[in-house]
Amino acid sequence: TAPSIAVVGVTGAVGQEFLSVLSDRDFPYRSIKMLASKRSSGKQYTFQGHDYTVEELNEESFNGVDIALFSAGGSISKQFGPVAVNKGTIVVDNSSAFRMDENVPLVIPEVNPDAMKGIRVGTGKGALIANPNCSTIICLMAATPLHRRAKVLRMVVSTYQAASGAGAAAMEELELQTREVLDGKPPTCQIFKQQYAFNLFSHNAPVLENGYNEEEMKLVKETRKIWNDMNVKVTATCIRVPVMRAHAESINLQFENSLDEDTARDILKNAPGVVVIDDRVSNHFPTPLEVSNKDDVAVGRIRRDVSQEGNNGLDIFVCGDQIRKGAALNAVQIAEMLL
Ligand code: 11C
Repeated sequence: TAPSIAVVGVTGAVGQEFLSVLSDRDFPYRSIKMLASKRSSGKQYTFQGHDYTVEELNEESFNGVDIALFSAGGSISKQFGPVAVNKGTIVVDNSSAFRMDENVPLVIPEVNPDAMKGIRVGTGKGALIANPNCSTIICLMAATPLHRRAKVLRMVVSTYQAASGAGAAAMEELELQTREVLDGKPPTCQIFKQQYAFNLFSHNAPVLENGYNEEEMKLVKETRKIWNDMNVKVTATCIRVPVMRAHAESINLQFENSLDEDTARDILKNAPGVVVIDDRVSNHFPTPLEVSNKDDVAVGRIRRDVSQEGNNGLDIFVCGDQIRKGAALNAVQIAEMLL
């Protein structure tokens, strides 16, 4: 029989996208529970022709639930993830709470499906599976097919990250600020401390002692775990740009083996979940708008890195919908593998 599922944090940007993706992909379920904080409980949603009332998340929420999709922030995941697992629920968690736990698989289905081998609905055993950070997912969707061919030794990532990464309220703030600035009014700065519209700034994640912010270090650590390669060198600079829902990333790769740009383009054209937009003649390359609401990650600007010897370096530019492949779609793909 089809599983019973729960969506935790259903009122958020990712929570709402979980519902769209479940529906788009015809995910089979026998029941679905919509869970959120007390503040949002009582809210009504119609989903696939049925009316649902959002229930307040509590210790009893997971009784009889096979799969729970969590996107309600790290502290909720830390508090309720283990509760759900103890009830026999398989939790797919979109927060950073468990990503680096040794016993928790960190999975991009196109990249490392084997990491969650043996975890299945119907065994009666609960488990935690972590969804990587959106910047990591979007980066590795493009870099992994090339890594498999030529082995990446070092990767330099610069991100241009959308408002959606900071949640629905940040998206609203960007829209509001844009209107305010155009009307000559002072911009409302509630989510971010500085003006966002017509501006860009270093990612809002806390800055660590080594000078990197947490978002940048996620790219470093999560890549190593997902590729199961503790030696791969990764450095990143993460920037928030006034774009609604898709991240862009410039990625410089240094390979152990030679990989010319034409071969790389062919590899990417055949990679699942990747589309190549690389039209030099028309200067048409991936943009956040073109990938918004799309499942595939777009790659372009595929070119030999002239600063490196021979064909051992490439530059690429990648865009991916942060709420979809960067979060909800990846989690639902993981859930599909549990069936
Ligand atoms: C962003 N990736 O775009 C972040 C937000 O570890 O899940 C999500 C942080 C995380 O701002």
